[in-house]
Amino acid sequence: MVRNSFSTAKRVTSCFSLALLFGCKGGEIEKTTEEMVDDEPVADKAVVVDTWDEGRFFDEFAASKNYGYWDLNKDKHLSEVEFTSSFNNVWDVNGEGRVSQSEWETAISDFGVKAADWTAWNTDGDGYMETAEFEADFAQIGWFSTWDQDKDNLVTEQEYTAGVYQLWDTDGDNQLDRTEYTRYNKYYGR
Ligand SMILES: [Ca+2]
Ligand SMILES: [Ca+2]
Ligand SMILES: [Ca+2]
Ligand SMILES: [Ca+2]
Repeated sequence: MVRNSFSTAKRVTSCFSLALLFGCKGGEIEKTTEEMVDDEPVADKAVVVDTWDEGRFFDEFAASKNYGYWDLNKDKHLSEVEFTSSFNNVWDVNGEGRVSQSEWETAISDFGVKAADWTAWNTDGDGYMETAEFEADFAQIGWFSTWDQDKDNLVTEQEYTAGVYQLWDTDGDNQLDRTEYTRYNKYYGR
């Protein structure tokens, strides 16, 4: 698979960039004793280290080259088919070429999808979401139309990252804290 050929390089890139700030183990930060006992509102340095703004999220995402991989016709835009395929790809966390029930349920939760029903999507009743099943139901979520900010029926990389960012900024403060952005590594840092 093409993705597999990129995976090592992508992981190295991701780990390298993240390691500069967090190390490469789920964004954990080892606090110094001084930081742990300091109850005062923490200085700007901690804010910078602990959060991702939308610009930083875009930079990390762009460095992953995921978007270029999904953009099959290389026009630097995702059509709805390419967009849907990207989620089919991303939610297949173990890269086996299909989304298992476990992967699907976790992704639905991680991306905050409301009222999605495995039984309704998985029409053949097996333990996997095949591509045809995914394509038949994914549009119901409505992300393609809402993320397409300029309504040209295409989703740019900027529109894509803004869409994910809005989903994950669950407290709406325009910053992703560690809890919110650790999902990034799982889905886009591969
Ligand atoms: Ca395209
Ligand atoms: Ca899988
Ligand atoms: Ca199925
Ligand atoms: Ca657009």
